[in-house]
Amino acid sequence: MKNLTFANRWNADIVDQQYEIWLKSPETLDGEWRAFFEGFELAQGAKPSSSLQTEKGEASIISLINAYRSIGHTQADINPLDSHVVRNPSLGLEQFGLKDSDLNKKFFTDDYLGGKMLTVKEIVEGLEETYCGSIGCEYMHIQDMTKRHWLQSHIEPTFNQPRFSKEKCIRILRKINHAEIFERFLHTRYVGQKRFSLEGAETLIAALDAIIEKSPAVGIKSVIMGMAHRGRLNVLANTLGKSYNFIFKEFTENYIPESIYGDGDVKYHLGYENVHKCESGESVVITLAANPSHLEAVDPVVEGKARARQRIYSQNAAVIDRSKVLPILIHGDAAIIGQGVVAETLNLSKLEGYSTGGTLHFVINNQIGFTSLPRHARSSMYCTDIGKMLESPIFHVNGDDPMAVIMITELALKYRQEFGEDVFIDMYCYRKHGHNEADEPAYTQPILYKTIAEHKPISVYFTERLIKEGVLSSQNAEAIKTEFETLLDETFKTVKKEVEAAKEGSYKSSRPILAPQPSYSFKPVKTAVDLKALEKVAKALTHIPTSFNANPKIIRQLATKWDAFVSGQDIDWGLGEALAYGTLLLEGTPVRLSGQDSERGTFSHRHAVLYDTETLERYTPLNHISKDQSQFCVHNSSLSEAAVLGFDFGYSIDYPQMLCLWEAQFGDFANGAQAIFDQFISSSESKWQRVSGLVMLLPHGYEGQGPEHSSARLERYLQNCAEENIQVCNVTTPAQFFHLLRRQKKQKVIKPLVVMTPKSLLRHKHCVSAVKDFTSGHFEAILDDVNVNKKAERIIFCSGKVYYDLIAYREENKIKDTAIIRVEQLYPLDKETLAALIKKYGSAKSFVWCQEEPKNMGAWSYIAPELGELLGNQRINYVGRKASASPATGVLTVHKKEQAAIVEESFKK
Ligand SMILES: Cc1ncc(C[n+]2csc(CCOP(=O)(O)OP(=O)(O)O)c2C)c(N)n1
Repeated sequence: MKNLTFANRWNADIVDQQYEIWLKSPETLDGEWRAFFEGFELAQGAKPSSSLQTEKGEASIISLINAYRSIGHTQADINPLDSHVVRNPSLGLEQFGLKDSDLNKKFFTDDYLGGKMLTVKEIVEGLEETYCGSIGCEYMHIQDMTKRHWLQSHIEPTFNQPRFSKEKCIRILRKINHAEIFERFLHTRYVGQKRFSLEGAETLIAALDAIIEKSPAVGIKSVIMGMAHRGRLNVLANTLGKSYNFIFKEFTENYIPESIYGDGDVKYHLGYENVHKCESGESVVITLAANPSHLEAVDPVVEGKARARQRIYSQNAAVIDRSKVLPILIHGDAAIIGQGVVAETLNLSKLEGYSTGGTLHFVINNQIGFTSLPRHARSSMYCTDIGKMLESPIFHVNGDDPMAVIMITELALKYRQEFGEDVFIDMYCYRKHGHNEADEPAYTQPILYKTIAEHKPISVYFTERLIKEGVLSSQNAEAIKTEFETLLDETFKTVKKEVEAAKEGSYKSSRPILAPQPSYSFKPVKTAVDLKALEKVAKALTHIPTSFNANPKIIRQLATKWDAFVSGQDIDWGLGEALAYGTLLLEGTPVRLSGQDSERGTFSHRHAVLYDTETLERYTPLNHISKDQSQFCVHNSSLSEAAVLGFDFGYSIDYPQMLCLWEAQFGDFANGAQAIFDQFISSSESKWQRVSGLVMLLPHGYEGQGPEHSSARLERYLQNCAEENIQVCNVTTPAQFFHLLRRQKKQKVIKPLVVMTPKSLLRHKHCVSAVKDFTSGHFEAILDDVNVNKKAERIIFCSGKVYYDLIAYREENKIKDTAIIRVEQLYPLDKETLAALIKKYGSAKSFVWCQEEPKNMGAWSYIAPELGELLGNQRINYVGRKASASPATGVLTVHKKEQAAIVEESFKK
């Protein structure tokens, strides 16, 4: 084996070891290894050993079996629109040194079917049935042999063929009928209305039913789903149990929801939750997350929600049982392979802070995306090839064969529960209508749509099959349909009556109106803590067990922090932040902080997790404050913005008791997650009445680090502000940050909080607070100037770090007539306090807004009209960088000059 010629020799040692064993006792090795060495010896022209001679035929058989396992799917009958399967020449007998004349020869099958003596014909027929029927299996890319063998042991002995009871077959038929009749009903009663019909993929409803019905038996208590537009109404009605009455009403002209506040959303974006009573009598909570149009953006949100629920179901146990909550993501074939957030989300699946114990992915592969065919939508063979990055099993299945779909879906569920990993079902189907019902598909796919028009509905094929197999009579089949049609008809009539009555004002909904949140209030929230509690936290943060070998530099830093605490002065940003988390933990509020390098902190200011220099053991001081404290969960995230922010948003929605924070490495990078902010964080309350208290920490500040490390694009967040949807802050002291973070859990309203966080201020000698600032006071939305009397001639309004440059200049130049007012919370804006301050400095004649950002960025566009209104006929002057295409200069000298000019000019306008 020394002349091994593999280009990649990483496994040479293992191969050598196995080879030695093979030479001595080949029967102890499994079939794949044996086949490999036999093939190798043959290729090397080595004289076959005697055992090899007798096993040469067997080696061919093993290669043949493995070929079917690997590429059998390429000739599986998975496309309902094209049953003509092209034979894959790589599966021809001759490829394995076999001939037709060998068909009746018997061989040992090794690990196939538990090792039997079968003829070549029997083997090939069995393999064809198993790997080339309605289900194409891909699992040979899985490196872990336990998983491969597990899959083989489930797929091969059953020949991948379902065997269901009569009752189960009828239940499947019923579900398919419901799906189909529901769509047809809407099609004829609400002509031309968009609904993104499921027709062509109705088997989805039967598959979801099978998962939910099986859930209690495999320990699942809650199923949380995410899906796009396609078939969503059908899933809402026939899976979630949203009433047909309500859905029909949503279709009626002049429909105005009675039960929501905010702007609402189109019906095929709405979420729903219900308790499903299974035939077994057990219950499962099923949830469909609300989602925006942005395809796949909901994926990480669903994962975050699932993880939050897993924590709840495990009642905060140290080890969380993820098997109890199952995330299901339903994808379109164009979207799953096209949208980058899918890869980002998959990449979270095995990470400590983000895993949900496996997701069941179900692709409605209708072989088209709007007007685009697969060849325009992907470079990969299958749309599910992305799943191979996780070594997930992938099952391609013919949607016209509901029994196959249900069987493989149930196997997928079993796999998820067994291994806690993702699994993919790629259901090949078709789209009966255009992209939506008003869309003409024949413009671009005339031939395809002719084929589809001639194709019989799934229910017809399936009914025919069940009748043929004697499962039911045609009368039974008809009765199943009629019973559902009657139900829909009657519901439709009731809805009509109710809508008429509503028009005349005589109908009153019996459903309660959801209470909106209380109005936003600037009333101080009690966030100060008593000294004892503060000291307890400070001590835990700065006193590491002597047995732990912390980095010497960190030990020195901790000592300095403790000294500062004892002196009552100079609490820096990092300590202020940790004190906020620590005191919340002591009070019973768990904290989750997630982001790139958040454990240490991008700027080395946090050190939330310490590493033993000898053992690499981890130590998280915030989890060592008290025995009965809540848990601090800090996680370094993958290098993703969209998926991680989406995940943490989802988490925050489903676990509101926790303080959830997401941190960007630099604020700029959050724009990679723009859709998550726009479509979820800033608008979910208005669209879907889903509230989140997520905190976004965005490092921001002009310090000469160039266009991408200066601005967190404050303007973007401010532009999204309306109707008290979010809070945007740019605070200047550690104590203010402390009170702000604590306020997030103490105030009555639940609103996302966007904070511009500092970089250089982390180590600025004036950016410190006294201990008394933590034990008294509260968060101040506006900070007045305590160093200037009310006779000031000029007021400079500013927000954030520039304040420190302004006070330094004022001191250096001994300026006495200028007050500097800090707007610590930009939105909602505390206009009352601002008005009071403007009144206080009644003699001021000049008013300046000073910002570091260019004029077209930062807070200027947002704040100018607000200040203008408060100042009445007095003018607010802008001082800051000129409007620019790029957020910041890349040249340090230019930055310094600009910064100095801004500060100087602020005192001159
Ligand atoms: C991020 C994003 N880009 C574009 C669109 C517009 N769009 C809506 S549906 C669709 C096609 C989706 O195709 P596929 O994923 O195959 O699902 P199907 O509609 O066929 O079920 C497109 C491009 C969108 N909604 N979201």
